[in-house]
Amino acid sequence: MIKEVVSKALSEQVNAEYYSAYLYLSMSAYADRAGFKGVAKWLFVQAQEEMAHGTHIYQHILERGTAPSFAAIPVPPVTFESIQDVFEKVLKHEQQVTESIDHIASLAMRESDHATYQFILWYVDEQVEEEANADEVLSKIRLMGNNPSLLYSLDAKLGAREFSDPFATTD
Ligand code: OFO
Repeated sequence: MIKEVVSKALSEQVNAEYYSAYLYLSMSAYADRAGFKGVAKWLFVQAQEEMAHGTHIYQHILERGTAPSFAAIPVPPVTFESIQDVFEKVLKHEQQVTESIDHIASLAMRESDHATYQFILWYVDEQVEEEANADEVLSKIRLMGNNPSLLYSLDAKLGAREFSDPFATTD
């Protein structure tokens, strides 16, 4: 059975992943209302991924013989200055998530919880990709400045993103 300290950290991560989903839904709504339908779609798919991340951790806690704890999901920001501002905040948020995932990995190691350590390594890898994706979009937006026609071509590319369940073959 999983130790309480590890289970608590994992439950907090479930909450953090659902908060991430909420944050990206809020950003998606902002982009949609600002006319950037492709950015809105990219962020909506990102929110779907975050739900999958949270649910997968929830299932791991149950599989380890204990019940997850629940807490209120914080209200995300609802106003943003621009699409660039959105992606600045996406990158910052993902950097914070990386810290909390690293914290769980260190905790699992300290507590000799090899199962949780093994489990969380997927998230360690995923955070490398999450930060790289956000950084790539942000770098492009910075290069484009406020040129609307360039931003709209990026918008079309981002709109091609489709959700695929990252755990579909491993569950
Ligand atoms: Fe769950 O990866 Fe982003 O936050």
